[in-house]
Amino acid sequence: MKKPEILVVEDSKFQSLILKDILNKGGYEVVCVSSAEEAINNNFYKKFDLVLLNVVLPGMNGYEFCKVVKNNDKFLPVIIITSIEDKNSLVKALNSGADDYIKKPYNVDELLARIRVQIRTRNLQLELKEKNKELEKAYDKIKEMAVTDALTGVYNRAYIKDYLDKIINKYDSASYKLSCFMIDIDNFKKVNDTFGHLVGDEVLKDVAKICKEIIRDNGAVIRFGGEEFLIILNKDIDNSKIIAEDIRSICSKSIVGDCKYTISIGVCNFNVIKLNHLNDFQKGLQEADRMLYISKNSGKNMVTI
Ligand code: GH3
Ligand code: MG
Ligand code: MG
Ligand code: MG
Repeated sequence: MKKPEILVVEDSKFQSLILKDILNKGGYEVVCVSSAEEAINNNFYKKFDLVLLNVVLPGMNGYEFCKVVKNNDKFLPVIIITSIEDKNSLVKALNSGADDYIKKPYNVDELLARIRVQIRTRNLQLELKEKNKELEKAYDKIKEMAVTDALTGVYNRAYIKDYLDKIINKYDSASYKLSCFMIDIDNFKKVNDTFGHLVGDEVLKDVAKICKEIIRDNGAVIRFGGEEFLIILNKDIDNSKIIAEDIRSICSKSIVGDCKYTISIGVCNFNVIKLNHLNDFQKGLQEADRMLYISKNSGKNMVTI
């Protein structure tokens, strides 16, 4: 295992050499600098596992430097080591964020024992930090899974509210134009019956893929139900009919295995008002559903707006 590295900030060359020798023998790598400024330069101190710090230094003193360290890396342990007799020195050191305080002349075994405690704590903190990162990643993954349809990879219904809140909060205006498409695969039962469920699943994926390719970041593609998809468009509302027509046309030309299929679409363009946007959206959705019903009853494979 890599030896822990200690930065000694001490202006006396003689004291530095003694400390370096003790710490090397204690199993640590050591670098000595003679001022706080030198330690701060290029964030040099950040490379270390512990800072051993004298109070009286040329330029910035030990308390001030300690504050700088703790403001930038609260997990980096700082031990102040000093011969100052001032009774307040310990309090000042701890108030500056120091993790420990050692008075000179120090006992070598005690110095090493105190350093070991700090390194131990630091390693624990770093371990926890790492675990926390893993947890955050897992949390993000779970959050994503909760709004994703496992088969097609597009969003599921749970995402609708998130998405509407997101787009409505993105802009300052009190109302916003939206467009939604209700898409239903035509005669999908027959697709399953003729080609089998696995091909049926591939058709669902195909529709999802085509929708996503056409929509990109202009809206959200949602698997609304078994073989129904919902698209919420957040811009180019004037083009909504053309976009829906594109999707319908591409699907009608697509072949999955030996299976050709078609889709019907109902489109609704509508206005949502901030804070009432969920209600407004429900109405838009109902209207799109009504348009889909008309497409279905007018021979399928068509867009109604
Ligand atoms: P219409 O043109 O009127 O929409 O007729 P349809 O046959 O598409 O509609 P219907 O509602 O009668 O059938 C939908 C079918 O979708 C029934 C169901 O088995 C199938 N389905 C739903 N979810 C899935 C799925 O995840 N995979 C597969 N393969 N089929 C599914
Ligand atoms: Mg259906
Ligand atoms: Mg149906
Ligand atoms: Mg159908």
